[in-house]
Amino acid sequence: MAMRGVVERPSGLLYRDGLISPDEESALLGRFSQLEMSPLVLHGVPSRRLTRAFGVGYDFDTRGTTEVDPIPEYLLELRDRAAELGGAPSESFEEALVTLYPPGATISWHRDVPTFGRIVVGVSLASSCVMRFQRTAAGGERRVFEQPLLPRSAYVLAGAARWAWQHSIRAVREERWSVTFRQLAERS
Ligand SMILES: O=C(O)CCC(=O)C(=O)O
Repeated sequence: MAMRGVVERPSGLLYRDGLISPDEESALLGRFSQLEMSPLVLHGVPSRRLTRAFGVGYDFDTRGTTEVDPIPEYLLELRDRAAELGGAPSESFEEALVTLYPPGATISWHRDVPTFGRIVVGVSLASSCVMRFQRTAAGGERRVFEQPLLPRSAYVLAGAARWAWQHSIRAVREERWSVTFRQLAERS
C-alpha cells in the first residue's frame, strides 16, 4: 500500500547496494546464528525483533547507555566499510547493534535517540525490506519516502534524515538481519 503524502527524498539519506559480497554476508549470518539475542523491550513491552548490542548498549527505560561486550573482531571490517560510507572515522561508531527481524516483525515510526550521534549507518542482510520515512513540512503537509533495502546494502542517516525525519520498517516477509552502527552524541 502506497504511503499517503507528498513524496520527497530525505536530504542526508544515502543508500548503497552491495556493501558486502554474498560470501561475506554468509559468513556474518553464520556468526549471527551463534549469538545470544534478546527481545528489545520498549517501555516494558517486548517487541518481536531480537537484538544484541556491542560496544555500547542503550536502555529505553532509563534512557541511558549500558555496558555491553566490545564490538567483536568479525564486525570490524564491516564497521570500516560502513564508516567510509558514512564519512566518519571507524572508531567513532562505538555501537554495533545486531537486529533479527523474524517474519512479520516491524520497527515502528521513530527517530534514533539523541544519545547517539550525527551519523547512523545500517547494513541489511538475508532479505529485503522497505524503510519508510515521514516528516511534517511547514504548513502541516505530510512528506513521505520509501527506500527499499536490499540484502547486502547499506544506508546512511545524516542531517535531516537523521534528525527531522522519522523512519520505520514494514513487516518483513522473510527473516532479515541488520547491523546498525552508531556514534555517541557526546563524542561525535
Ligand atoms: O533494521 C534497520 O535497518 C533499522 C534499525 C532502526 O531503525 C533502529 O534500530 O533504530
